[in-house]
Amino acid sequence: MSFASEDSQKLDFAGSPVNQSLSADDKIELFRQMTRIRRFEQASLKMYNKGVMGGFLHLYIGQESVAVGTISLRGEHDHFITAYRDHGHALAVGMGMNECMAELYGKASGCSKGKGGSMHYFAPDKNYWGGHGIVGGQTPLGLGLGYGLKYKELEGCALCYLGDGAVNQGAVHESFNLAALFEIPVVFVIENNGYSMGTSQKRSSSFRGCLAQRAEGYDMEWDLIDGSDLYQVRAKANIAMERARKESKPSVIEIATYRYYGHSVADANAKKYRTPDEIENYKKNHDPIRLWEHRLLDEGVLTEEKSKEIDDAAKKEAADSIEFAENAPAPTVDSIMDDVYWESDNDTEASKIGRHFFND
Ligand SMILES: Cc1ncc(C[n+]2csc(CCOP(=O)(O)OP(=O)(O)O)c2C)c(N)n1
Ligand SMILES: [Mg+2]
Repeated sequence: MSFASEDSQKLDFAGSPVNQSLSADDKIELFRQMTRIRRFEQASLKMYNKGVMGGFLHLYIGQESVAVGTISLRGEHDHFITAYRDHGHALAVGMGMNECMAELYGKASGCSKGKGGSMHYFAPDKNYWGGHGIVGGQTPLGLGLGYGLKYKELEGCALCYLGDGAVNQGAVHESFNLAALFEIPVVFVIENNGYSMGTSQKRSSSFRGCLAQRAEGYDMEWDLIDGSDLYQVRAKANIAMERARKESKPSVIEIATYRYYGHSVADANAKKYRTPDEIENYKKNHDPIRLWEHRLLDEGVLTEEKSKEIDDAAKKEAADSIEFAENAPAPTVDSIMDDVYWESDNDTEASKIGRHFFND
């Protein structure tokens, strides 16, 4: 796995228009968001290890710049959908730590009423469509979000995130094909953290230059981005998002990133398929939060004091969310059949006849 093309590494993307328009406060806000995601997940890891949560916990730690950088570019009609590693995107779209932590605890105050858990955070009011456990399963849905925009003639784009392990799924290729064929305003964001579970990219995918280059076969634009550089993420993602909004053309962007922890917290082989040196190298030389912090310190936008203040506030917010989740009510047994089908909850004609689709 490479963190960027040689050319990209030499370029400074701070000067791109979308970055020049950032105020000092905007830049600090990006730092705050990444810090909040990390502190939230560290707190959730601590509690998971105490055995208070069920299900899986896939941590996004190390990848924060991808969600924060891309979502910071959002417009009114943009939509977001991802796989099961979904906490970072959730906080970046504006979901609260309380509803997210309560969901991990399986509590009724959770964002999915405690029935989804870590892999199924949703916030339709924030155009955030989850949280999906089937690898690549979100890609046809992301395509559909883009199709909806085009159908309704809204100027927006659908950001559909997927892992490097998802790119070999048939549904992904069907989605790529239709996106290009129908000119759908969707951006497929491959979050390439180098591994699918314990399998490295080299052992799972055949490709020439990079995974995103496969877009060429579908006559789609593509780009490769260094995920440790927030300016670069924003500058390059913005081009793809504008292409979707203004020209109704899809793109595939691949963002090189890394996850510090195992595939999930329950990954028994977490320490077997990567060397400690590899992980240390990422933490030391590519950590997106530390690099952004140093950049802002160099620019004179941030001070050490302010940085600590933001970090302390994020830690407190995460600790408070644990307290909230512990005191939140559990779902009631009689709510078990709710939220399965919208039609049933709303007692529609379709639910009475038991046929939810294809009624004509
Ligand atoms: C269709 C399908 N096959 C297999 C799995 C089991 N599985 C869960 S995550 C995963 C690895 C996916 O890796 P990647 O797409 O790179 O995402 P990452 O975990 O790195 O974010 C696999 C094989 C699944 N959930 N769905
Ligand atoms: Mg991966």
